[in-house]
Amino acid sequence: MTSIAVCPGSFDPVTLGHIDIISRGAAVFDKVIVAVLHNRNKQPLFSVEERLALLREATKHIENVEVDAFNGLLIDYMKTKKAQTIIRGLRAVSDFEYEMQAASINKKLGPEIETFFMMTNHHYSYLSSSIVKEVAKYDADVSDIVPEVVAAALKEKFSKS
Ligand code: COD
Repeated sequence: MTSIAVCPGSFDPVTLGHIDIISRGAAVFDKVIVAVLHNRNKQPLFSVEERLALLREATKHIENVEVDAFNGLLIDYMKTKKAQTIIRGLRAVSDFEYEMQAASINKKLGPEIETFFMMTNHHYSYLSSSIVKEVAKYDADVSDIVPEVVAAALKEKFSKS
């Protein structure tokens, strides 16, 4: 059986913390689908199309990674993709409570689907998309915490605002 995992998230924008989780996941599963939530309630910095393009560029070196967008419940999306595992990254204790709730509701909605947690690489334990946006807004150098293509996109986005 082909093992298919989904790494879901907002990825607004993708950081090197995400890339680390995606590439380590790709070494464990036959295929990893990076799935961007199309969340109409949130006001993202990058549109879904922009986030998909940045993720595709930043993961093009990983052969068994696909990038896609989804709407609605993650478990329903998992079923349409015939995926068995959700990949999530854990940074700090503060992530744990939300992740435990999410894993529990996902287990209730799709008992056959497992959540697979990976500890952050200690280089990126402080890193989140929000922190990246906060510092990039003030023109700080983010080239060692996001993929090159994202650093350029952030520069362009904030130079217009
Ligand atoms: N190191 C390691 N992992 C990291 C790092 C880092 N520095 N930064 C982020 N990550 C991990 C996160 O822990 C997460 O696992 C993943 O990367 C994506 O992160 P984000 O922040 O882009 O994504 P989230 O947490 O906003 O994604 C939330 C979902 C979209 C997965 C969730 O809201 C969802 O499934 N929504 C669909 C509706 C649904 O089914 N709800 C029920 C379940 S909650």
